[in-house]
Amino acid sequence: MSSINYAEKIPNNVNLSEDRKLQRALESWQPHYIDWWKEMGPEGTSTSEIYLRTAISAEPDGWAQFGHVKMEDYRWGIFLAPPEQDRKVNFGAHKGQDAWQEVPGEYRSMLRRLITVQGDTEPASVEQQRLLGQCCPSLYDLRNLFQVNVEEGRHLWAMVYLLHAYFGKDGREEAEEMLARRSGDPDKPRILGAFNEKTADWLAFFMFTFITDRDGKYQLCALAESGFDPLSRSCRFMLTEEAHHMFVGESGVGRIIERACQVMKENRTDDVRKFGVIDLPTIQRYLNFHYSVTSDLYGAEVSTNAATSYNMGLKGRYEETKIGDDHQLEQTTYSVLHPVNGGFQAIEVPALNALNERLRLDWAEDVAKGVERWNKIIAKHGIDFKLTLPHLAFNRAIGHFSDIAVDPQGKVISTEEFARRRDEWLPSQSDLAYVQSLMGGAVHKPGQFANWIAPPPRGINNQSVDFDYVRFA
Ligand code: BYC
Repeated sequence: MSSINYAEKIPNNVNLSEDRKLQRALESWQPHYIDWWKEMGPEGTSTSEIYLRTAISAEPDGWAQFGHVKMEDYRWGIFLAPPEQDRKVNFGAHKGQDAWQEVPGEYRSMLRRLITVQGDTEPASVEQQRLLGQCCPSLYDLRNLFQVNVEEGRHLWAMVYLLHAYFGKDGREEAEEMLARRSGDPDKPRILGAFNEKTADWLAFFMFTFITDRDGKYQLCALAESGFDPLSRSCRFMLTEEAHHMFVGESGVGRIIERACQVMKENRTDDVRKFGVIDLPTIQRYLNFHYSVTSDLYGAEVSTNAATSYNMGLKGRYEETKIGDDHQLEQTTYSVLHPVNGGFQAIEVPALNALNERLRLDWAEDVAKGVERWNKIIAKHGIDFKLTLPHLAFNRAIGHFSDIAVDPQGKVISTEEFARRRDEWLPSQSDLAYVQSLMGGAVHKPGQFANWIAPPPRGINNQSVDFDYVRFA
């Protein structure tokens, strides 16, 4: 069944009403979620009506409906992609067996951990972005921010459903913890590093949705391969929502670049800050920051955790079933870059242990394509500047590069030199203060845009750019 039942308190396509115990448990979590949303969700939105899309079916085509909705009336629910007939475990030690509809007992704690880590990122990103509405560059952008936020909220629902439905008391406790941790809180931080960083301005938001949501895409793709079928189906539906988030990020940064280039050309100068737009070197430093911090989200380059979850059939590779190998990897090696004697050396390691690195490289290749599309915008203006991705070892806090200092080109340097030159490569206090200074009042007039960002070429869902995407009470 893939049509979604909106008549119930919790919209769902999992026949929730047939499992009264689970329904009651989730209905008692629901008010806690709403309290969390009111406290930590987007600031000042309770009375506005926002042009949001809502899922009406979990079928791949035509699942969404658009309309103005009050944020608190948004119907978060539980939506799984339709089941695949005769689905098998497609990799690892259980390859070829029927996919699991229940949690295999011995894999319970590993699976719970993967679901908890994934789930924790979702409310974290909403918390990170909660104040951005106060300085939105347009109604179009405000609407996109809120769309991203409600969908991250729904992704939390997706993981909480799995915890409640399949992990008993432990799962219910994990679900409560999801609402108790807070991004950036020193006492109860979110689990992964990047989700405790601030998203203080819109350039950071767009970089985050372009780069970090793309980690979301790759991690969800790996979990969508899972032999635990409910996880696979949850992630497959989440992925249909994720694409819009990355569009928001890529086009957002692209429009900031476009505006910078226009001002550079009009005024024949690189020094565009005096015209109130964001200069390309600052954009490069933001890119370096978000890329390196997000690289950390893949974990250690050589990881037995990753090998174990693959062997167990719980987390696969990106597009696992399209890869032409034995899907067990017992005899295979993979080349992983290591820091060796002040430089780098590619060393063959068992492929099973290199799965984090492999996924990171899949993601990195995808990020690089987006950066090339940004460079085309710059080139179109005839400006001699290229954005580049830093070396993978640059500014790392997790994995085997975390002990060395490396410049963006990949030269190993002393920690003193890194500290001295840090502000050439990463956003400095003055960069952050400058970008913050542009985030003045919110732009609320339909069709108007802040000076530092170009309008988009078209609106959302065939609406015009000057459509009233958000209506204030
Ligand atoms: N920060 O063996 P390792 C998204 C820990 S984004 C802090 O390498 P493993 C989204 C690690 O937990 C996608 N700690 O670990 C985007 C381990 O701890 P224990 C989120 C870290 O398991 C935008 C230890 O270090 N989903 O959806 O191979 C908006 C050893 O590490 C970090 C997932 O990540 C870190 N960065 O890999 C909204 C998928 N990295 O066990 C949403 C689920 C590692 O020794 N998670 N550690 O105490 C996983 O697959 C894995 O847990 C990880 C880590 C890839 C994260």
